[in-house]
Amino acid sequence: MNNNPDSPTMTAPPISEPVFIRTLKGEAIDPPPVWMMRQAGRYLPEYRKVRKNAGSFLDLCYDPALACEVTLQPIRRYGFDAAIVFADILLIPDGLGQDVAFKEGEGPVLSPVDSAKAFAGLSMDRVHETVGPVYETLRLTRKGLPPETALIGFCGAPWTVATYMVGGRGSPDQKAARLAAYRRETWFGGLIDLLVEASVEYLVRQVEAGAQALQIFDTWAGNLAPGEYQRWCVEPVCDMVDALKSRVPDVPVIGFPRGCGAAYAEFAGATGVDAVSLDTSVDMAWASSSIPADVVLQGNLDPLAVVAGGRELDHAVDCILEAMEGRAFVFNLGHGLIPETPVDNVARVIERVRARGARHS
Ligand code: 1CP
Repeated sequence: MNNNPDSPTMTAPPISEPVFIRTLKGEAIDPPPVWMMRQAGRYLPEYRKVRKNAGSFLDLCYDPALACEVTLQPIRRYGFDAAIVFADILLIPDGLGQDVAFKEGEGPVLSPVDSAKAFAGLSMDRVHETVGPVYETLRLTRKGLPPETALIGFCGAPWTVATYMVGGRGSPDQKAARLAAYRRETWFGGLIDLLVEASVEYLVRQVEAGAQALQIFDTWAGNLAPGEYQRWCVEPVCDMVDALKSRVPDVPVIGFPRGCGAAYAEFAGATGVDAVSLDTSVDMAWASSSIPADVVLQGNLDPLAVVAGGRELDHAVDCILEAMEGRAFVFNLGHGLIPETPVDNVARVIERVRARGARHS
């Protein structure tokens, strides 16, 4: 045995962090790390195979072995720099005791929480028991991932989750939740507070189970008037980030206030997130000059460009890379991959991102 403290055998080997995590901590790396929202899903034949035999969508989310398998599928096929745990933003409403079902061809259907009485029926008592399989999925997935591939945990932002809880389903205008919000219904404020509390605990437990970065999806941030956006998107996410930074300070947090336009410039400063994920409508040259340089950016290829493929796809990838040169940046989409995406086009994007970076190094 070698007892000399100066000898190399006693020195811990340098633990190299995944490029995705280094980027989220502010390093500009060329080529940038790449992953894609909804990278596990129906466009993959191997996903469709698992999905067919899994029962309901919730059954799949709550089966750690199967959820781990579908989380790993896009990593095996493409070698993305990060995996995102296979789950859904509507598991928290399920955990709070709301009836949640995913109907084939219809999307999520929930028993609406649209009154003080319905709100009183929700309870924090069983949330973590119900969503417990997600923590197990994270543990299994971390074991199955190569060390250079980061593992992302996530949840929906309180506003976006509330739009489904109040409306009972997805909608283009989130009318039911927006009205309850404008009317300053006491139960609506209570619902947002409850979601902040449940989501923070959910994310902390995801970190304890192996998540190395967290993303908060605020898919419906863009339909709110400025004052409402401030009250129902910025404030709750700020409360969540405050709590996360005190409980899991080393874990980077990505915010995705989809569709918030010019408000992207202030979002990180206002909420404390480390990175912002930009939707497809954002001009990355604008983002580069308008969002402070210490904010890490992620985005924002149009998922439909990936469906179309060809030269226009290459061009769209190049424009984003050019605008992001010199910045800490994660290559991603502006929203999730859609089921009709050709699998080869996803590979083409990754190759182009990596080839271009290599030319620059
Ligand atoms: O049977 C199926 O395959 C159902 C399709 C599906 C999938 C693959 C749903 C139903 N959810 C998911 C997984 C999912 N959902 C992930 C997995 C990880 C990955 O990205 O690979 C994530 C991150 C989500 C998050 C999610 N769910 C969001 C936020 C991001 C976004 O896409 O805007 C939202 C809004 C949902 C709700 C939801 N779940 C499923 C559907 C069809 C919807 C949208 C309903 C609507 O249109 O309003």
